[in-house]
Amino acid sequence: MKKVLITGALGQIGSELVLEMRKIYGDQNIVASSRSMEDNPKVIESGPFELVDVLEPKQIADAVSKHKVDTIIHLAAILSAVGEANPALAWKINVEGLFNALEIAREKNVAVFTPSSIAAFGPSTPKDNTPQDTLQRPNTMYGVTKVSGELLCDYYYEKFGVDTRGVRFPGLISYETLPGGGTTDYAVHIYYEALKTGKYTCYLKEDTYMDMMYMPDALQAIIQLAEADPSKLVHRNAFNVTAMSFSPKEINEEIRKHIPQFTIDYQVDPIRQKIADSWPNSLDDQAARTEWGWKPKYDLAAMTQDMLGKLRNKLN
Ligand code: AKB
Repeated sequence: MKKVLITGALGQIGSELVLEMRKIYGDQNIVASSRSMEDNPKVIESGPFELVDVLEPKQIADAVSKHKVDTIIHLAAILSAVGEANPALAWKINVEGLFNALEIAREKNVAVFTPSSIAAFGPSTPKDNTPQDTLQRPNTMYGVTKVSGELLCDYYYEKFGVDTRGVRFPGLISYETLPGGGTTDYAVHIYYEALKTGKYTCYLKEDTYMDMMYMPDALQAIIQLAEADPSKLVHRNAFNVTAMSFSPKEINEEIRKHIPQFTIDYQVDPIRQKIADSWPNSLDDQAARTEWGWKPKYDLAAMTQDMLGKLRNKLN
């Protein structure tokens, strides 16, 4: 990767990935882009920034040509809970947006990295230690778009030789930018509320297990896979990756080790509970470990310690 265009660069992943990649590859080599200009001077002012709506292929093409981009990291997407509330929008942004990025990549001979999700699995998928290659019949629109995206990326690689790569991310936990309407968001909000109010009302049942990952590991996964030796990649577009699996009860217990007076109660949202129940409890990410050396650094204890420290500084 020499010149990279990142779509959705002001979102939860993008706002941190841009800064991390600018440190590694140089400020001028990482072009951040977003549909609208939001208040994020760290990203907008530290290197090139373009207004790119992924539903407008010409805007993607112009940014790629102008900056002589060789890799698109396509992050612009709608998350699961928003996708269930507005399925048509989720299909448009997640599938048409990716299709546009792939078409430009084909025409201009650039590589594409895009994340899939644990949402690409469904109720009939084996729940524990979910294999890399298994049944994928998701029953959410977000999941449908993620399976479609995995297949589209495979197709562009096999049919046109576009260098497509991707991972299935679990819930991502970070302190810079809030996630925008997913089912795993509770695991971010709980840290904010623990510090701000000392209590949190969780929208999932206390024993709901899902895979999760701290943002530094997620950034590492993207960069490591994008740089991996292509001759070693068998799966390319949809590597299971995980760092931990926990329930609301367990994250609560971990936070209480640092903030003993913290309390949690539960007010279950049936829509998000149904989504969470349709996803795996824990993934098998052996293929990523073997094919490109995936190895996360943070478990629940290490993440909680770091997250509370960083958030404390941010909120003060
Ligand atoms: C969501 O909850 O929608 C996302 C995801 C797991 O893809 N965080």
